[in-house]
Amino acid sequence: MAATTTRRNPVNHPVRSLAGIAGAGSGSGFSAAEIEAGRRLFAGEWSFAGAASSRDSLPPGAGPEIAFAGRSNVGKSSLINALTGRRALARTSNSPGRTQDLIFFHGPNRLTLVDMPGYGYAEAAKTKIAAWTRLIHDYLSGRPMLARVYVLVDARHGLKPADDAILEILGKAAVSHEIVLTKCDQVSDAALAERLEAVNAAMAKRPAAFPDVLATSARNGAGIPDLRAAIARLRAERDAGPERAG
Ligand SMILES: Nc1nc2c(ncn2[C@@H]2O[C@H](COP(=O)(O)OP(=O)(O)OP(=O)(O)O)[C@@H](O)[C@H]2O)c(=O)[nH]1
Ligand SMILES: [Mg+2]
Repeated sequence: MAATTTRRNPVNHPVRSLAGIAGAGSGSGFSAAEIEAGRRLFAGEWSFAGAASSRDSLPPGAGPEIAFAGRSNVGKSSLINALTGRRALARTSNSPGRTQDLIFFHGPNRLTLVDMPGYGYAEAAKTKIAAWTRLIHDYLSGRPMLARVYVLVDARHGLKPADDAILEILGKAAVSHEIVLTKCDQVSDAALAERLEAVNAAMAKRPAAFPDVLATSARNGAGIPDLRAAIARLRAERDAGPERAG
């Protein structure tokens, strides 16, 4: 409970009001200026910049990267489309296992978004699972321009054992990471509050993780302006600090 009362973010707000405040910035943990900075950061041109299926085929870094990880079908590709305001920049699918490589998208201001293959897809062939696991591990533990990884969690299901492995990798590699709940349009406000509390409690045991949780819906746009603002804030902090990569 303590974790929920000390949060600085929008998650105490019901999802409907999150959608309602889109762009307003009030009560979301981000100022109106930060929401606007996020909008501007994402408003430019976005384009497909390459795919990598192994460490050797990773493209050279063009600037800070923000990666989206999570179980298969959690909504990674859909969230990238929502953030960039494009319907089909990243390919989405009803069936799990759609994204099989690391997919890189270049946007304005040298910002790169990375769509990751999903994990925890029980029906995938063992050899494929091994290859994805290696790719995810190699990428997350050896990419200096990786500014943050958003670990997506379905708001209907919460954290699952399959998420542990990636949280371990991120903790060990000391990569900045944060949980984002997806598909919040599918749960009641009460269920969302319950899910947030459970995620917060679980993440409190992982001090390497950023202590906020963002609630989003790619379908109705809830939380999208906030996630853009969070990325813009991160971008600004990184620009202000010593140049590490890119
Ligand atoms: N209701 C609802 N459905 C969503 C949302 N985001 C994604 N979906 C649906 O969830 C399914 C999976 O979405 P994807 O974006 O392809 O998921 P992914 O995580 O990229 O999946 P993989 O590439 O297979 O790992 C699609 O049918 C989407 O339409 C959301 O916010 N709300
Ligand atoms: Mg995908």
